[in-house]
Amino acid sequence: MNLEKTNTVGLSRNDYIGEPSTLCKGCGHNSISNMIISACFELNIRPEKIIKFSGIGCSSKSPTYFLKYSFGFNGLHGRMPSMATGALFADTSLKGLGISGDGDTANIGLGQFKHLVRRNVPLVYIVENNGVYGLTKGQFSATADYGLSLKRQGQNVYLPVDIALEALAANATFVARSFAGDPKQVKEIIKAALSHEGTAVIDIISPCVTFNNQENALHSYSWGKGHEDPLHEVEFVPPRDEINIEDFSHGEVREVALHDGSTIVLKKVEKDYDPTNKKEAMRLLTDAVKNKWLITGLIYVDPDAINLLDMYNLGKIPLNRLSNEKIRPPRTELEKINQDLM
Ligand SMILES: Cc1ncc(C[n+]2csc(CCOP(=O)(O)OP(=O)(O)O)c2C)c(N)n1
Ligand code: SF4
Ligand SMILES: [Mg+2]
Repeated sequence: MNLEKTNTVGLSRNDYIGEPSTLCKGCGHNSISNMIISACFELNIRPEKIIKFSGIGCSSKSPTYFLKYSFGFNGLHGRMPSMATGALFADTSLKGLGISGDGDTANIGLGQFKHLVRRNVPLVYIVENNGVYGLTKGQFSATADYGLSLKRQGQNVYLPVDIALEALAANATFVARSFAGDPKQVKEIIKAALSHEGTAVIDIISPCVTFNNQENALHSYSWGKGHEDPLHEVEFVPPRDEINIEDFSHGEVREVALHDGSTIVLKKVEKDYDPTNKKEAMRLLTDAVKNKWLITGLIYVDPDAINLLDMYNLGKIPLNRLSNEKIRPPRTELEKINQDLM
């Protein structure tokens, strides 16, 4: 008899795992994969309803290690956004989940990233941010801290790119930051992101234990553990569950309702922070850069923004399920269009 706990779609957590990880033991990326597995299991998502995307890097290898029954495509370095945009346009019935690295997003892929965000493509976009190119042996990436010294690289002389700030500047509709050493928060933020209908950017500090985990590095476990400053305690409540307000002391709770009827519940920690106020979000991130604060939590959300697919009248049947006759205009129609263009 199978005694494993099952969710409402009859699956066990084991049905959400992937192949055994080949990443280094202790790599932050492994911990994020585990939280993706838990989030999808707890949200009762059928794996075949998810499509996974990634670029190139240790981080981009990780979709192999979760959701083995989901569709997946490992693309080119920094090119995940255009691949995801095309696929999600063609099949609007799938939920997009993208994994990228700081090099993949903030170096080679920065232009693609900004355009994906500005179009509000319905994709959960996780950046597993370790400040280095892990896969190619630890060169500084664009998010490496200024002045950081690494044995084989020397000193980083450039100011870092802040992924959350770049996302906000590109008009992102969901921006969060978390830390792989805080799995509960990572999981709740991923759940909220999966219910957001536009691009949900999650910048997760994910230490590379092999090349960038020394105490003074802003992407290390010890720095994160000693300096994490959560904005709030995040809890995600799916549409069918009631919010149990007794768990939160009254007057210190902020709720954000999403399109699908779910709710993000934010419990005040110290600050009274409003994640729907963009100006405040910009100021917070700018102060965090200046003061080297590892601010985590939901930084900004616009639950009402329309996404890329809403902007086009795509119809109920996904484009990739339409028959040839339906998807190709007849010759007479094409000739008419050509005539109009002359
Ligand atoms: C076009 C192209 N340029 C360079 C490379 C070499 N390359 C592979 S992974 C990588 C960086 C990966 O860093 P990051 O995205 O931060 O992922 P991590 O390995 O740190 O998780 C680079 C430069 C490549 N594969 N393709
Ligand atoms: S090299 Fe770094 S990023 Fe790559 S698997 Fe190892 S610890 Fe993770
Ligand atoms: Mg990296």
